[in-house]
Parts: sequence; C-alpha cells; structure tokens
Amino acid sequence: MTNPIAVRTNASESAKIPGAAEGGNFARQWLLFPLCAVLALAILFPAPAMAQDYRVETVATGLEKPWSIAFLPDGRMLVTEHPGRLRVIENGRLVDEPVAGVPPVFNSGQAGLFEVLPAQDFADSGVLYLSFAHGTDDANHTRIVRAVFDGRSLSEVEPVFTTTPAKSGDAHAGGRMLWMPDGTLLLSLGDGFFFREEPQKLDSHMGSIVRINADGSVPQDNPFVGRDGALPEIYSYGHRHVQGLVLVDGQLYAHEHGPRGGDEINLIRPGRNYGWPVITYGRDYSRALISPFTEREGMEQPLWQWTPSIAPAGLAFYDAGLFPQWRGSLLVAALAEESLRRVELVDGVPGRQEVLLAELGQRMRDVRVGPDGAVYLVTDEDAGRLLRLVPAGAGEG
Ligand SMILES: [Ca+2]
Repeated sequence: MTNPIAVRTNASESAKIPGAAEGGNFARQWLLFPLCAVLALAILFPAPAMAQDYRVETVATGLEKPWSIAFLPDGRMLVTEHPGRLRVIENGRLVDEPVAGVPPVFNSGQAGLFEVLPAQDFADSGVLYLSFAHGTDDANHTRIVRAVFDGRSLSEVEPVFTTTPAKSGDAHAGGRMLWMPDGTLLLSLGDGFFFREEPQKLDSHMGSIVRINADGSVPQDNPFVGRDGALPEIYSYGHRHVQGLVLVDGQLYAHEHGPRGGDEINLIRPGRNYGWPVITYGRDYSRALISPFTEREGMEQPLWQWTPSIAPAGLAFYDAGLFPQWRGSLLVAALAEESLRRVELVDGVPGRQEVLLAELGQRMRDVRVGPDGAVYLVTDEDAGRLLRLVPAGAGEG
C-alpha cells in the first residue's frame, strides 16, 4: 500500500484490486470455447499499447501528490499539489518557489487542494479558480475561490462557492471543475464516503454536480431553481464520487468511483438522478450488497461500468493531431489500475478500450491534452511526476 490514509477511506482508490485473479478464473472457463475466449479476452483485457506508440517524457519531478494540470495561454503550465501548493512550469521547467497566497486547505487523506482552472478570460483578467477542501475534520466543505495571478502570487482571493451542509471526515469531497460553453462553471462533488444517503437528497450538495455562474451566483436555468427544499446549484445528483468532467461535442461526460466495482462513465443531463446508492454495479468493500438493484425507473444507467474498479481520476478527450489513432477517445487516468485508459467513443458511446502506461506501475491522478497535442499526466506519488506523452518517433520536446 502506498497510501495508508486513503486505504482507510476508499479501498477502490488505493487497494490493488484483485482483478488479475478474478480474470484468471473467468478466462479458464471461457477457454473451453476458444473462439469466444479470444473475443472475450480482447474485450475484457485490452492489450497494452504497442511499445512504439508513444514515448514518455518527464517534465517535472518532486511534486507532492500532484492533483491537477492546467495550461495558460502563454505556454506556462500550472499544477496543484494536494497538500495545498500551486506550482508553475515555465519554459519547460518547474519553478522552485510555489505560488504565494494560496488559501489554507484542509489537508488530510483525500481532502486537500484539488483543481486549478484558468478563467475563460484569463489572458485579460489573470483570474484563476481553485477548488479545495475547507475546514476541519469535524466540519468541512468543498470550496471554490477565485484569485488574480500575477505569475508568482495570488491576490484578491475571494470565495465564490462553498458546499452545504458541512461534512465530517476527509473522504469523497469531489473537486473537479469545468467551464461549460455558456460560461457557467461545474464542480463535481462526492458523498463524503460515510454519508451514502446524501446523494439522493436535493437539500445537500453531497453527491451532486453543481453549476454556478463565474461570480458564484445561481444560473436561473438550473434544473431545481424554485423547487422547495432543493439547493439551486444542483445540476445532477445521485453520484458517489465524480472525479472527471469533460465536454465532447457539447455533451457532458463524467466518471465516478464505485465502491468495490461499479466505477461508471455517465452522460450528464441537467436534473437527472444517477442512482447512487439505490442502484449500483458495485458491492461494498466488505463484499456486502449495497443494493440489489442495478436499474430503476427515473434513474440513469451508466454508459459504461468498470468491475473490478480502476478508480478513474481525471478525464480528457483526445481530438488533436499528434496521435491521429487516438482521435475521438476519452482518456481516463486510473489510480487503482495504475494506467491510462483510452476509451473510444462510437456515436457518443464507449467502445473499444486500450490500457496505456501499465508499464510504469504508477497511480495516475490527472490527464489533460496540451495545446501541443501531447498528453500530460501527473502521478499520485509523494514525489510525483508530470509526464508528457508524445509519439515514439517524435523529436525531443
Ligand atoms: Ca450511477
């Protein structure tokens, strides 16, 4: 175990899921039917990428639990470190001094500094958004602040959104952010791990995706505006722990952690209920049944579910030119599987999958496509790395 703290709170994030053993039994049964076996294995155990597909470059090392990656219009990059630091990569190298002025975060287990997201008008305004766990172990919230970044420090830091109610503990706080095409901002949240009933409640932000305006106000076309007892920021609900958001052709995709099994990719629509914990394809970490149901009227089915869990963290869509064979794919960083999953979308639905980077044996926390068309990842390690994937034949970056 590389992360004893996370083991306590979320086995799917940290445990080596015993997929190989389960797969072996499954495969032996199918080998009675050789053709079926070949087909099943091809689907269930996608082959690692050919070694010549890509080359892995290390952009930066010594990042403590790096969590998210952002690109600035002038070519600089930003990386958050989970304990509460914001780092700058300038001219291809990590600036020694962390950015000053980052607000204090609740740093424990899965709680900490989450994402950095440049404002859509960053080139003019210099405004960044940060998401993080705020408060104490007894009472904490997921918070978004905005601040002006001058290249070395933050100023004019002001909260724009804070979840309600407060929760205890350091697990499942969400933290992924995304700009929608209309200029509204999404934030993904979790069920706090110990508060499984919250995602079905509309008077709690826990287990939802919320949508706010850039100044923190509520968009009046949010699905629950005006409904008694409902929080107006809620955009979708019934989520366990959403750790990836991305737009593809104007459609919103999210992935979320199941418990033991049942990690999901969902197509997110406003006002919809994604089912947790009433329906799930996973079981509890004790293997106990959480629910006998995998579907129910009024609740959305995932587009895809992973059992055993891969623990998805970070989500991108590849549509660049550097890897033409990857175009049209979701890229999913995985913690438990220690991989990058490439998930082909066919008519908007997950199809063939490919497991990349398994040869590194490292938990992957975030994945992004750079403006250069390369794929960037951070490894979830105490001495984490920022990686850049380029085609194997490409010149040194
Ligand atoms: Ca679900």
